[in-house]
Amino acid sequence: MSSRISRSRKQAKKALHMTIMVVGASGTGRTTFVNTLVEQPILTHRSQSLLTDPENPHSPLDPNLVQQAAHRAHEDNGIRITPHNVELEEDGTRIALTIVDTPGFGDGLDNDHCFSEISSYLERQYDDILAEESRIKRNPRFRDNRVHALLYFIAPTGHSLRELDIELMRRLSPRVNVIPVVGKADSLTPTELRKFKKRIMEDIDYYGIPVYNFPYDLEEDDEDTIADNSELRALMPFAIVGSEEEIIINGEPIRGRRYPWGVVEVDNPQHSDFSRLRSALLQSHLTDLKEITHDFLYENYRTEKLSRSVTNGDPDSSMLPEDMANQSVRLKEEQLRREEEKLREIELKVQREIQLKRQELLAKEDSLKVLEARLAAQSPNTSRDGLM
Ligand SMILES: Nc1nc2c(ncn2[C@@H]2O[C@H](COP(=O)(O)OP(=O)(O)O)[C@@H](O)[C@H]2O)c(=O)[nH]1
Ligand SMILES: [Mg+2]
Repeated sequence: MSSRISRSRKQAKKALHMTIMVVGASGTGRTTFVNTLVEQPILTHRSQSLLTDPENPHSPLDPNLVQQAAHRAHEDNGIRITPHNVELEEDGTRIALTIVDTPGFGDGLDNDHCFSEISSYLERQYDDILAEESRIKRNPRFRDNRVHALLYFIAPTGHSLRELDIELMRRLSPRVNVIPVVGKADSLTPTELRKFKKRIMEDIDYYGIPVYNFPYDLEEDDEDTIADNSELRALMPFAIVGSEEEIIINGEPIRGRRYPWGVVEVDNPQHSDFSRLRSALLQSHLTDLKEITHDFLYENYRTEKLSRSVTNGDPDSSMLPEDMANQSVRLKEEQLRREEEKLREIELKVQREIQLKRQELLAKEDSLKVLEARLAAQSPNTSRDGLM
């Protein structure tokens, strides 16, 4: 399985850079997906920090650490944005991949804060380029850290999008190529999954959220491109099944998840969209994602930012009569906005209460893991599935 991973740096050809951010509430399968994507454990699981030996995923959980984590669970509402670098080889091409993980998103009480943190992170990378472009002498060591795709993990609820999902995608899609995915898609039956996917795309359409939809031009693009892109578009949101475990089937190692009724195979397109998404991200659509980031998303940001600084810098801003009229309209709008905000606060309060309940559930889940690990530790013959 390590054939794609390049360990030698002998090749003189320059690597292609690509940056992918993963966002989604805890437990939607982000860490597992990333480790499945790059075929090595570059991200650690939340519960791994609770092990007696964090380096050894098979060591038992430390009951004291688990108890402390359970107590802290509802206080911890910050988001931590952390890039991880890894080098891959795809069809002979070296790819220097950066994965930006965002643990803590949607766990806490204040999601607005999370949106702004992510959006500032994205904009900071644009600001760095903007500054670099306007330097007289270029910095040869400058690194372009712009995010080319944001995979947004939707929880496999089978209902429809939550307000949190809609808000996040709506607010971030002007800054980054948002690709919606359903995490842990094997939690739903194929029929439930099909309906869920359909409802999600209807919501995205309804709210006019400009997610990355594998764009094509019927007049400009060739037949193959049109066919490939419309096929990928029809799969959206991609159904993800991730697994860091290999299962031997007929003597062949297969990445999959084992169930009493059979095995869900990660790389089987009949079972999940994982391999289609992987090849789109790292092969067929890598260049398109980068071009849209540069030519469209960054360009828009640049124009907005530069025109903002021109307007703000204008010292002569005497008011014309039309502007006075406009101002009174604006004041009314402002008042309306404040009323809307009050309503939103009430809504947020309700959401907070729901989040608290969720945190309690997560804490209970952690305690269950302790029990599971203890049981596993007591019986040396059991499989390792229980502890990820
Ligand atoms: N059924 C199922 N479970 C998964 C899948 N991916 C991860 N999990 C499990 O879900 C839990 C949370 O996964 P993790 O990757 O840590 O999620 P994160 O909190 O979003 O990083 C773990 O117990 C994983 O084993 C999947 O594709 N299907
Ligand atoms: Mg994680």
